[in-house]
Amino acid sequence: MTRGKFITLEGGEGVGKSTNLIFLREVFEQRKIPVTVAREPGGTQMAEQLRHLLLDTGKEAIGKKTELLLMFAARAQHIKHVIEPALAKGQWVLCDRFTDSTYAYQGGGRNMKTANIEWLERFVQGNLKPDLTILLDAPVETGMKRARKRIFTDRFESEQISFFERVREAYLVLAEANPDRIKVIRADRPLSDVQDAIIEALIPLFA
Ligand code: Z5A
Repeated sequence: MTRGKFITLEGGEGVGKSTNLIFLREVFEQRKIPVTVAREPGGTQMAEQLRHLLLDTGKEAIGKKTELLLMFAARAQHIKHVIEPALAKGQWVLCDRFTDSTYAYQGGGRNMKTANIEWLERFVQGNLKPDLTILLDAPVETGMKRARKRIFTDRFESEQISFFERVREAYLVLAEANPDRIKVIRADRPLSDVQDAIIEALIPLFA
């Protein structure tokens, strides 16, 4: 059985990850590629509970270390119960956010040490890395304007604009360091143009 491909969608809030995840699922279904769609944090019953804790604007402030560890705890569950079994069965896995989000938000946004994230990544993931990461990039203000249409605001969305500027910058640094895996696609243009660029980025995987 050929192992499936692991594709992740990354970017700041409102850049269009969820929208393009639905688009990609349709592309794979048309090509008769079996696909599992997932999101982080989340993806299993326990990981979704952790997501709720992480995004909830509850009374008890969540420390940076707690946040980082809960992200990886949710990821460990997700990998064990969903991602690895699907890839082993030959399914392609499409995931809305993965460890690049941790580098961007906890590393860039919260200024946590990269070395600690790298250690946790190795501990939790072993050799597992996405085959392709699509990084949707847009000015922070563009993403925020789009996301503002929503009624609810989660804990991350109540951060200052400077936090999201650091997140964006951290993503771009990651992309520069991993040019073979991470494809940066400008997301501040019409959706059809974004989707054409996504398809182009996928072509090497279809070959
Ligand atoms: N987080 C973390 O800190 N560390 C980690 O390791 C992980 C996550 C894994 C969960 O986010 C939070 O967890 C996240 C980081 C943190 N917090 N933040 N911010 P999430 O993924 O659930 O939430 P999100 O990033 O805020 O998602 P989002 O705001 O829903 O964004 P999106 O999925 O990228 O956008 P969308 O829903 O597809 O599109 C937003 C709107 O724009 C919608 O009305 C679309 O129709 C519209 N749209 C999309 N594309 C276009 C174009 N091209 N033109 C015009 N309009 C468009």
